[in-house]
Amino acid sequence: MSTTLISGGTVVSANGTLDADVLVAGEKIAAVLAREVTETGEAAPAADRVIDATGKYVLPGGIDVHTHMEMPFGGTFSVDTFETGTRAAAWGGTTTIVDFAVQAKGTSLLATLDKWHSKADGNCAIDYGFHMIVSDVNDQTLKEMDACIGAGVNSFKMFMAYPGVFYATDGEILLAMQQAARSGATVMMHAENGIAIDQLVAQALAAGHTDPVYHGLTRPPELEGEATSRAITLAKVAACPLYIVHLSARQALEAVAQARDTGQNVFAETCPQYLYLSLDDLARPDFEGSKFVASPPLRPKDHQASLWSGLRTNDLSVVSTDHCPFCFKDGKELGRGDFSKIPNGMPGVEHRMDLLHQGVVAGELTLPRWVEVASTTPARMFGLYPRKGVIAAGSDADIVIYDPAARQTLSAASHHMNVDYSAYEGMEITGRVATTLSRGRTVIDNGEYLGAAGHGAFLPRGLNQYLL
Ligand code: DUC
Ligand code: ZN
Ligand code: ZN
Repeated sequence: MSTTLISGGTVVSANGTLDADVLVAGEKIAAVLAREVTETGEAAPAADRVIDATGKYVLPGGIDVHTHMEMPFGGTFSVDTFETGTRAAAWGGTTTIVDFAVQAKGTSLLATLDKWHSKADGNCAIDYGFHMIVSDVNDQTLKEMDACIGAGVNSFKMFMAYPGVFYATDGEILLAMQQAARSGATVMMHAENGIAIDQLVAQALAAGHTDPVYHGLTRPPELEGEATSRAITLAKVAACPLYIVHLSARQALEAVAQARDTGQNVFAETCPQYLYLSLDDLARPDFEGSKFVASPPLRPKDHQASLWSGLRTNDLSVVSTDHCPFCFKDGKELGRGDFSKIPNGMPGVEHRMDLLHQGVVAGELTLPRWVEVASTTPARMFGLYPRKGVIAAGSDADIVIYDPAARQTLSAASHHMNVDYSAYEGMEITGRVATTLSRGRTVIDNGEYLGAAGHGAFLPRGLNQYLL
């Protein structure tokens, strides 16, 4: 079994920092050796390879629990495959993704799961799991939810948005929540009032308002707040754990905080685009705003401070990307002249760790909180801990060596996602991944990709480890 010693770095965990060397044996972490101890005379352990991490952070690999590779949506597909998307993730220090299998209306959950396994199997550079999108609630679907749980997929996303596509009625949501609750599984909710939104969209188009900014203006934050409250109420009645995905609005955060104060099993994530971008970007001229069309939409800038604060108070406990990239050319352009036809989604899987580190640099988050929201909590929330999300003996050697002083400029010209634009074009960042290990294998090192499609393995997941 080959061994690697990562020496001289600062191990950052959700609990704090430690000057320590990390010994990797094969696919696992064998030991974390505090340097205070080793420097008192004990010899450093022999290893086949030594990585000098002096001046760098040693982090548990990032875990992005919300990605969409090759996702069918709006008559097209998101453009990162499992191969290109997981490679880009590794470049940015993410070593696990949890992607969404998408049930089409009239199809079974288990057939859907098989389909997603065949998309991912043999193609991923890093480990991956699946959530299941439930878009057709019927007796068979409800029965199959248990079989999904048996197959390692125990989180089910539902939509209060997109009538006629993914939308589920309150009654259907309640049934699925009751079914999930019987097994302790989590329902993940896209909480926007799609019925009301569709009326606003029709009114805007009838008035000749076709530009991308109307995507944001027809999905007001109040309708995210209302849907979030309704989802929380339904989850309370069903006694079902609830996880609000891609929370973007202050009103929704207030609803989550209130529920958490009562001790309900309600959790929420936000995404970097809601922390750094705003309605002003959706309003960029010459159809540039289409690059920022995602749902929920980017919000007025003043929501950002609430989201950073929610991350500090743990009412937001995870940051994922909702990576769902569509090219500008031939993708976003489908919606020229009608904002409602612009494919919903933005690229981001490569930049989550860097953008959150920028939050550390700016004093919004502490170093341990960075690791907690980007790795440790996602692992616990989705049943992967302590295999993932921590640097400890016995855990998978998913390790990122991060240079906090490096400078980089985000750009489509240099990113590795399979998409023709960057939502952060020209943004200057402090910090950069130096090395990424996935189960002991070096995937990224010093600006070079050394991974392989097929190294990444499917991760059957346990239940949410935060349930009260
Ligand atoms: N919701 C998502 O979570 N991803 C892409 C589109 C959407 O509406
Ligand atoms: Zn969604
Ligand atoms: Zn999504």
